[in-house]
Amino acid sequence: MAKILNPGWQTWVIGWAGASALAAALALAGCDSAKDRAQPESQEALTGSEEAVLTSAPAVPPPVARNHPTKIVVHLEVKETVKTLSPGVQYTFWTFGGDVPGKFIRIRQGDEVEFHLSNHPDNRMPHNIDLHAVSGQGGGAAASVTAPGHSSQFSFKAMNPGLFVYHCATAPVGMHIANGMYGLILVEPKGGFPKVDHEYYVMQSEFYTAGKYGEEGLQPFSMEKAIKEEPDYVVFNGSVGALVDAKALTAKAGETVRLFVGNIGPNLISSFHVIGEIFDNVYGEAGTVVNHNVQTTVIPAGGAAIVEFKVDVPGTYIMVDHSIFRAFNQGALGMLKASGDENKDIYSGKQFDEVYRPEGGAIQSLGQAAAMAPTKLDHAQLMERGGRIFTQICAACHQPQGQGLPGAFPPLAQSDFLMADKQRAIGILKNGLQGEVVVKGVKFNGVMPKLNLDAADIASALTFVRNSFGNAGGDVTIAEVNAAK
Ligand code: HEC
Ligand SMILES: [Cu+2]
Repeated sequence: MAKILNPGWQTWVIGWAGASALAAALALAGCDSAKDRAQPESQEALTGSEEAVLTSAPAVPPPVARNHPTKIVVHLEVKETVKTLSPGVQYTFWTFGGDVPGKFIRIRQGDEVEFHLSNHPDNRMPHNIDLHAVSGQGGGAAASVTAPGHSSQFSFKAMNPGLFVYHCATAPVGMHIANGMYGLILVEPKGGFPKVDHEYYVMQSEFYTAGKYGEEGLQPFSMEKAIKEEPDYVVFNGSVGALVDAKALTAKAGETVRLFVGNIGPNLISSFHVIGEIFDNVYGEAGTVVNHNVQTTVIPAGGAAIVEFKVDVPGTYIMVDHSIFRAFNQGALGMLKASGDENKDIYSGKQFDEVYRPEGGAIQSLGQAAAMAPTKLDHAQLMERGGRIFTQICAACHQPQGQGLPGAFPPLAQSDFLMADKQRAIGILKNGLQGEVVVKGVKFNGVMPKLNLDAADIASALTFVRNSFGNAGGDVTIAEVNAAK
């Protein structure tokens, strides 16, 4: 399609070299563009300080107007919240800022970012953040581990320009990501990007649910399907239909569009394609080298791409993962609606709106009663169910081997406190626990939230931990849980 004039790297090269050194700039422009722009360090002086503007998808914060780096303050809050994954289907999302994907952060190369991560007091889990834009240990993960009701701070310098994924990296990492903990941070190069008419934020991800695609109700996360890499949903912007019909992206014929596209996976690679468009420019893998005239661009899990195109004629342009069953049967479908006058020279035919509607929405199982919680389980069943609950819920705080976290979460491994009083342990899981406890001679004074587990879950989790990690053993039955307060 028609070109967006002024490809980005030329602007950057000239901006960097300065107008008075045009000859030098031209000489540089003749070099390998990747080398010119891959200057990670910034020698510019830092001036001023400001609060970052954050936006929810598909909105993107305005371009950086500064021509110098600054100290930029980011406040991001983690919220665990129930929302719609697909019509009739709810899911407990863990979010950066209340929505999936998380807030879009836009800064400039050389900025010093003061990052504040808050974990809402109503949340159940500790969380943290790994930003791929960070040069340093874990991308900030270790420095930002934050318990519910707490707030952490760390700082980093944005060395490399590009569009970067961020995500939670708290164990079990896959589960925190699969539940919705990801977003994008754009580090604008010096000189910024060429101006376009519209910029949008699109992020692809998968969801793994206990029920199959379209099965109604509140769907729990399925660790089994996630490990097998068999998602029920593949979506743009956190839910089926997030960018469809009234929620479609918009433009007018003749306008230019830039999409900041991320893919978190957690497992799948995206073959991102806009039906009826050709990308004039693709910043492949959201790096420095610009490719042109691309039909479909590959976006790795944990990666991103920036695509630009001019919309030449009106129409409904369908965005898909061209692994096409994902688009028409699992949700990976969005729309860009372009209004304006037809140009019969460029495209003469009628439009295909109807044909491209998702087919999968109607597949729903009817009249299936919610699975009844079991009333009796034998030792093997308690252990199997308990192991699952431990990995999905308890391990996030008490750690995968039950070893605990000094100063925060007491150990369940060889825990004298756990083993001393079975009734008390049942009470902790039914009601939560706060106030000082002494476990293996060490004081803890935290809060274990009430976890909303049913009696079978509690019996199983306790049976599992009492028979694991060096504890002496002994089952807890569902009847004992029901009888306890
Ligand atoms: C959100 C974090 C969190 C989760 C999830 C969590 N706990 Fe706890 N747990 C705590 C904290 C904090 C304490 C200590 C509370 C205090 O200091 O009063 C605790 C204390 C305990 C204790 C008593 C102390 C000990 O070490 O023996 C037991 C038993 C226990 N938890 C079991 C579990 C089990 C089983 C699960 C999973 C079903 C679970 N917890 C999930 C945070 C958590
Ligand atoms: Cu998390």
